[in-house]
Amino acid sequence: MPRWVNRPEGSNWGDFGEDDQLGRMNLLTPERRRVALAEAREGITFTLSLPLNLPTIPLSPSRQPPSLYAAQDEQGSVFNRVDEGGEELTCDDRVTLHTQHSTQWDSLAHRGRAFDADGDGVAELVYYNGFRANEDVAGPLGATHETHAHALGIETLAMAGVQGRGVMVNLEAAFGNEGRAVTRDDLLRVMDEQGVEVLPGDFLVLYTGFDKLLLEREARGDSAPIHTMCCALDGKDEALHQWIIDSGIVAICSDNVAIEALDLILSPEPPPIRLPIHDLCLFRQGIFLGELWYLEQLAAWLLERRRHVFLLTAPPLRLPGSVGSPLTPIATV
Ligand code: UVW
Repeated sequence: MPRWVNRPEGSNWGDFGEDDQLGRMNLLTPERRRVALAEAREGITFTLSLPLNLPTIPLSPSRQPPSLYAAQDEQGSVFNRVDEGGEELTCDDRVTLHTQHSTQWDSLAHRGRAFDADGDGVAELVYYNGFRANEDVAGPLGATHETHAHALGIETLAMAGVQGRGVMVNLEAAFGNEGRAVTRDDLLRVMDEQGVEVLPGDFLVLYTGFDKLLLEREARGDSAPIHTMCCALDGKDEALHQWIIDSGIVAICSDNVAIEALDLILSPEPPPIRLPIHDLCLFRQGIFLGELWYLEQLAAWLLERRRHVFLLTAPPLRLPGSVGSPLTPIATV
């Protein structure tokens, strides 16, 4: 039995194969990587991750900073442990890590929805390419709430060679910290002004200035809500959806919290699809989303030189079954 006979409107399910789990990342070909390598002209690198314990004041109650503990064995904690000879020291640790707390990739198993994929007139809970909730993406199970994405887990991305052309659009330079929902027309105007060209196989990197606000908030130690500050894509703009589909980009990455504006999810009467860019990218098109990246220094360097393209190397953890992953992306210019 095929997993689906109906595919959602505006989706590319099946275009990369009936069992595909990589979506648009398939457009990141060896040829596109070779073109990207030519952008590493100076050999200067930028680390595009926040410290993973930030934000210390979580942006979402279900996403907490990591906690570190000593690893244990039958003799107790393996931490600052003096070995038998009295000379050697050993530390092993373990970590409780919320994979989507800080700088992260969303896997294609991060957002799905109810859709009648098998054509029986009843909607199933499915993810990209019709993979089923509770079967292909299993859990939570038992008292420990165990989970495992047997399909679409983040390890599929880890094995995809996540290295290509990063293309930055500096929305902060155009709009400042205004909490603006950026339409296709806004985006194309800024790209035109900044001389940005996006090609199939590119990682679209949107700089909004959110990282700076987050770090300032941390320095002040306050819990002021900042979710709706700075630019974010306007999920209500159908023209923007079509541009994303036509562009051939493999991922959208940003320093902001969710790539898209949160007006629908925060509205008193939210519509059924409350995160339309997530729905388009993760569920329908298989476009990966990278959130809460640290882009400030790279953005300033590129802006000063009127450059916008760089070599991006951004593999997630090869953590089988996980639906998201922290990462330490590197830009080389
Ligand atoms: C939001 O927090 C709304 O987005 P994500 O779940 O992708 O982090």
